Amino acid sequence: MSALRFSDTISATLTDGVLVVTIDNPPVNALSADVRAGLMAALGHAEKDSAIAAVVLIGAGNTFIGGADIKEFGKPPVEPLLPEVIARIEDFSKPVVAAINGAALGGGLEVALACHERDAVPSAKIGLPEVKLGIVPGAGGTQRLPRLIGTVAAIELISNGRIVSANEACKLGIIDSLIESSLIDAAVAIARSAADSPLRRTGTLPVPPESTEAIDKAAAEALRKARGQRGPAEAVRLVRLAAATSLAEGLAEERRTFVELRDSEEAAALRHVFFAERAAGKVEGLENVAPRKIETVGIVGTGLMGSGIAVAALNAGYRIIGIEQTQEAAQKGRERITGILDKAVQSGRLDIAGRDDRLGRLAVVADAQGLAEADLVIEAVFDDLAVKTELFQRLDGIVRADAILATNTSYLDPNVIAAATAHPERIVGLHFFSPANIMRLLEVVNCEKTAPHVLASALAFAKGLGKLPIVCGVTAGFIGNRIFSAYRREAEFMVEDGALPHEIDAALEAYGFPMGLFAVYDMAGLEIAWARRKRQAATRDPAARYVAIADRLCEAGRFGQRAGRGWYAYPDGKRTVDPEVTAMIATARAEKDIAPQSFTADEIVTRLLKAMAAEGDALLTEGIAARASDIDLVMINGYGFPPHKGGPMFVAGRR
Ligand code: T1G
Repeated sequence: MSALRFSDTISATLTDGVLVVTIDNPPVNALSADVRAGLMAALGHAEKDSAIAAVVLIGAGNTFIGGADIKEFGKPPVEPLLPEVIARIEDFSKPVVAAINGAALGGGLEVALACHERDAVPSAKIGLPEVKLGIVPGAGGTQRLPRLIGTVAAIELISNGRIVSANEACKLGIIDSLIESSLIDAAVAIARSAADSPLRRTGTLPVPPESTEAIDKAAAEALRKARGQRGPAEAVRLVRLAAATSLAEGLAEERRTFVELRDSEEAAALRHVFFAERAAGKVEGLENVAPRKIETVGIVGTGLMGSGIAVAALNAGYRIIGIEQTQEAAQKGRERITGILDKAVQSGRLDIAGRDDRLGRLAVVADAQGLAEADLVIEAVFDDLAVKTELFQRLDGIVRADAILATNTSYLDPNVIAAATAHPERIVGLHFFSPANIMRLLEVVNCEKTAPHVLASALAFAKGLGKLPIVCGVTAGFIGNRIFSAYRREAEFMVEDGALPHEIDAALEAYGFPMGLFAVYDMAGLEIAWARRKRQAATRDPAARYVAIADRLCEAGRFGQRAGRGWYAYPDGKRTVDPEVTAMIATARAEKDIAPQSFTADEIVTRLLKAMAAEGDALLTEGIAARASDIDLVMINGYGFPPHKGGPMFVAGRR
C-alpha cells in the first residue's frame, strides 16, 4: 500500500477505500502551517479520487494533535488558517473520522470536533486548555463543543481548561467510541460504513436545551474561579452565545475574541509560564546523565511535612518506609498518612482500592535499620542543624552505598549537613512546600558536592511525583523564601513609612494574589521568623534599616492566626483590622520620627514587585537560580503570584 505525501508533516495511505492521513509533526503534532497546508492538500486529493470513500485522521506517536502551534503566536499568520481547515473538514463531502491515538488538545480537539465521528484509545487525553494560555479556543471549540455535550458541561470544561480522560469524554458525548483494539482498523471500518449514511456535521447540530438556572450556576462558578482572568469569562460568554446565534456568527465572534486575547498581556504572561515550565526541566550538565531507578523511599519523620511527602510518593506508586523514634510515634505517623488518604476517598478523589494499594506499599516503623533497602531517604525532621547532621551520620551506617540522602530543610545550609557525612556527593536538597501532597513546587537543591547522577535522580523522582522541580543552589531560603523575605522586608518598610498591613494585603489581592502578605504571615505564624531574627541580631548590620514592629507583635504574644492575634485580630476566626496593631505601628513610626505617607495600591504593588525582581536578579548573579523564568515559576507555584501576570521577573522584563 503506497504512501502519499502532502507536506513535510502530512502523509497518507489508502486502505480499503479509506485515505488514512497521518499527522507527523514531532514532538506533539502541533498544527503548524505545514500541517494545515498538508491537511488541505490531502482533503483535496480525497475529494477528487472517486476510489476514496472516506478519510481517517490520526497522529503519529502518542499524541493525536497537541493543539495550535504556540510557537507561531505573535508571528504573522500563515494561510491556511486553522478555522479554514476545520470548516473544510466539517463541510467535506465524504466522512472524515478522527482516530484519536493520544492527546487531542486545543486546536487538536477542535479538528476532531469538526470530524463526523470521533473514536479514541482509552489512554487519550481530551480538552480545550486554551484559558491556561490566557486565550479562548479560536477554531470552533466554544461553538461545537456545546452542540455535542450541552452548555453547562462545555462551560465547565472550557472555562477551567480541564483535560479529561477518553472515558469521561465518551460519557460526555465528545467521543463516539473507545477503541481497545487496533485504532486504525476500527477507524477505517467505521469510516467505510459511514460512507453509506448521512454525515453528522457537528456545526449543524442544535445546542441541547438546558435550564437557565443550571447555566447561570455554571457560569457563576466559572467566574468565581477565574479570579479576574479574562479568558474564562470570555469562554463562558462564547459558549452561551452558541445556543443563541448561528454557527457562522458564533465562530466569527469566537475568532474576534481569540485574536484579541492572543495579543493580550495576560496571554503573553501565560505563554511565558507554559514555556518556562518546560525549560525548568533542562538542567545544564545533566544532558547525558542517566538518573538512578528509585522505587523504595525512606522518609524520616512523619509529621505534617513527612506525611505529606509520603502521600505524594504513595500516589506516584513508590514504596514508602516511614521512620519515627518510637513505636507510638510510628503508629501516629501511619494514622496521619492514612487520614490524608481517607480524606481523598471521602472527597471522591480516590477509591477504596486505590487507598488500600497505597497503604499496602507503606510501612512506618521505629527502627531505622528498615532503610537498608531504600533507594532514597528523605529527612523531614525538626529543622535543627544538629538533629539533621546526627541523623545523616547515623544513616551513613545504615543505607546502601548507592542510596541518595535528601534533606527537606528550609533554612539550614545543606552543605554543612553534607560535609558532616561520609559521602557528601550523595546528599541533595528536596525542599517541599506544605502540604507536600498538594503543592506542585519542589526546590531541588544542588549542593556543593552533589554528584550529577544524584541531582538527575532527584529531578527524575520529583517529576515522578508530578511535581514542578526547580533546581537551585545553596543560599538561605533558596529561591522562594529568599525572595519572600525580601518582599516581606519591603512591605514592613512600607508599614513603617505609612501603609497599613490591610492596605498592602488589599493591593496584593487586587493584583491577583489569593491572599495578602500579612494574612499569609499570620497564617504561617510569626514566631519562626522572630526566632530567626533574634538568632541573627548579633550579626545584623547596624547600618541596615530594621523594622521592629513584628518583634513588638511577638513580644505581645501576637503570634498570628493560631494565637488569635497577629498582624490582624481574629475574633471568632474572622481576620479583622486591629486598632491595637495600628497604634503599635504609629508608635514605631514616632520612635523613628517618620511622618507617615500614604501609598496607592499601584505604588504598593510596584514597590513590592521591584523588591522581588531585585532579589531575583541577585539570585541570578550569584548563580543560585539558573534562569529568570525559574524564579517566576517558584513565585507562582509556591507563593501565590498570579500566573496570568507571568511572575516578578517577567513583569520586570516587560516594564
Ligand atoms: N505548540 C508548540 N509547542 C508545543 C505545544 C504546542 N501546542 N505543546 C507542547 N509543545 C512543545 C513543548 O514546548 C516542548 O518543547 C515539547 O513540545 C514537549 O512538550 C486554535 C489556539 C501535548 C500534553 O495548550 O499540554 O490550540 O521543551 O514537555 O509532557 O483553539 O505539551 O521540547 O522544546 O509538554 O509529552 C492548546 C499544550 C494550544 C497543549 C504533551 N494546546 N501542550 O506533554 O510534552 S492553543 C495546549 C501540552 C490552541 C486553538 C488554540 C503538552 C502535551 P521542548 P511537553 P508532554
